[in-house]
Amino acid sequence: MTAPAGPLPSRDELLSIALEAATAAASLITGDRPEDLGAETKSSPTDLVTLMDRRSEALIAETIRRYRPDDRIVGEEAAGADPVDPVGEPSGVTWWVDPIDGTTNYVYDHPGYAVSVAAQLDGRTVAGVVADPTHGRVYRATLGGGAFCDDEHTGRSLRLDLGDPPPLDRALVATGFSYLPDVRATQARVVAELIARVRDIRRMGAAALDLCSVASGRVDAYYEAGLSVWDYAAGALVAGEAGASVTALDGSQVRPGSVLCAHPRLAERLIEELRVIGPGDSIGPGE
Ligand code: 2AM
Ligand code: CA
Repeated sequence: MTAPAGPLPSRDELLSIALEAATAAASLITGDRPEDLGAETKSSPTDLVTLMDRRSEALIAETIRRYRPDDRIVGEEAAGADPVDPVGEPSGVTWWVDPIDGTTNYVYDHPGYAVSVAAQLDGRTVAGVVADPTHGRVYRATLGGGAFCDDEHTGRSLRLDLGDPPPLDRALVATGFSYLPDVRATQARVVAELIARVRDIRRMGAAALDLCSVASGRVDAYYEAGLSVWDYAAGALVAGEAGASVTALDGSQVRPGSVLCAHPRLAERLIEELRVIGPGDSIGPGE
């Protein structure tokens, strides 16, 4: 890639921008939630976007630009139609923004949506924030600097660290389903097999929070096909810094369309089980 225009920012610097942007957006989507969300559909009749997704994304981009005008910003809502390209010389930093992760929950006013902001340097996520306004929690991590959860109710900040994992048949496993009906049907067949081999299944509806749930021990494992980088970049860093393995469904390097996250020993067992059940990595639309 082209050499960056100036000195690269520190991971803590990027984290502090991500924190400001994500927490401001989380306050906006809860505090300014209008009566009429102006919900429209995207890739399928069940894939929703609201005017608050757009306002949240605009606020995040504005906050990032205030500090880092030359960075590339890729947001879920702008990416479909008009990716925001780097302004001037590439700075070496790319921001991945999910302005509301779990939009369906948000539309139903169902707990379990988040704002996700991640900064990457040369394709590696180095700072990430997932703000969960319903529960008053903010998850944050820097590469090599650990993962933390700030709880606004207790005022405490907890370092996240995975304990020993349960065996697969005692594991609480989260997953999610695509917006595309045919893909969903296949994913449901896989879950129907898996549910008899684990403690139970959870389908909470926001990938970023599912990853942070693994990091916090609220579930033992999570897998999903069909995700984009903005869905998982920040949550994957939080989970990874808490000691989880984050890979594709077949154990190869994590990529858009294929994410599996758990303590490394449990991840190995889950990958094997999904391979046996099949169709394994092909249960999502891919990239
Ligand atoms: P969203 O709420 O931002 O749309 C639900 O299973 C989780 O997966 C949510 O985080 C949802 O993100 C994401 N998701 C589901 N299908 C997706 C798709 N086709 N593209 C991108 N994200 C998807
Ligand atoms: Ca999303």
